[in-house]
Amino acid sequence: MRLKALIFDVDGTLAETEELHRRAFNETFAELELSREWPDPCGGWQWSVATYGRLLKTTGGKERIAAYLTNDLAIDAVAFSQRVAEIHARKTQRFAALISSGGLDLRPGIARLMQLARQNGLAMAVATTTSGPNVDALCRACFGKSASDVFNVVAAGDDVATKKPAPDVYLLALERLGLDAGTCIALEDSSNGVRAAKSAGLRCIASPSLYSANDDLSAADEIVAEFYAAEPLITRWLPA
Ligand code: XBP
Ligand code: MG
Repeated sequence: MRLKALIFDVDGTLAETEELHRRAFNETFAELELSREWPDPCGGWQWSVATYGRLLKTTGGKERIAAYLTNDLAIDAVAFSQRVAEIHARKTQRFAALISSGGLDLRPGIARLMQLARQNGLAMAVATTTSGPNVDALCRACFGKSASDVFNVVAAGDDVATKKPAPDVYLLALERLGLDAGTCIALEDSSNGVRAAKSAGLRCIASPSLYSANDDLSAADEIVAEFYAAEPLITRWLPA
């Protein structure tokens, strides 16, 4: 293998963002008084850690909100998806505000892997389910730069028809990099992410995050407790 690029997932891989996402969802639900609009039989519009852990099986914030609602709503499908998109847009604004208020660190080992990539002329890409503005907010918070100044390529959830575990976002990242899957390594934290990377034909190194601690990551080529341990694995595949 002649390694040319590292492709990073964002949520749970670059940083432990899911608690900020959960908070942004909950603050948005409260602000918009969704419990009046859609009285919810499943436990209300405040997602607990346990509820959110279950809902994370549905990738994508809009899809997650829609999955939480029952199908028998007295609202037509177009109006429903428009309303979900409005709610999610507000959540995205809140997430950006929360992330910019500070306190979010990269996961251990991520900065080192990025340095390794730069030192060895590897391209760096993002392949994520989250939306482009969230990648930018994270990059400004963690690197003080825009996403396009940190990564050669960003492929985000709304750029593709089908989110992870479908391979689409990884295939888009490869297309934008102009590289074959055989020359890249994906870094992931979740079962859905590993399935997406492997379906795209990529090698994948996985490290469980707070919310994916019980995920089955066995489809990954390597599983590491933290991304520090990925450095010697990646070094093996560096061009001579
Ligand atoms: C992460 C996600 C995202 C975030 C929320 O999955 O599923 O939906 O939880 O972001 P992965 P949005 O790390 O596998 O890409 O609300 O912007 O969708
Ligand atoms: Mg992830």
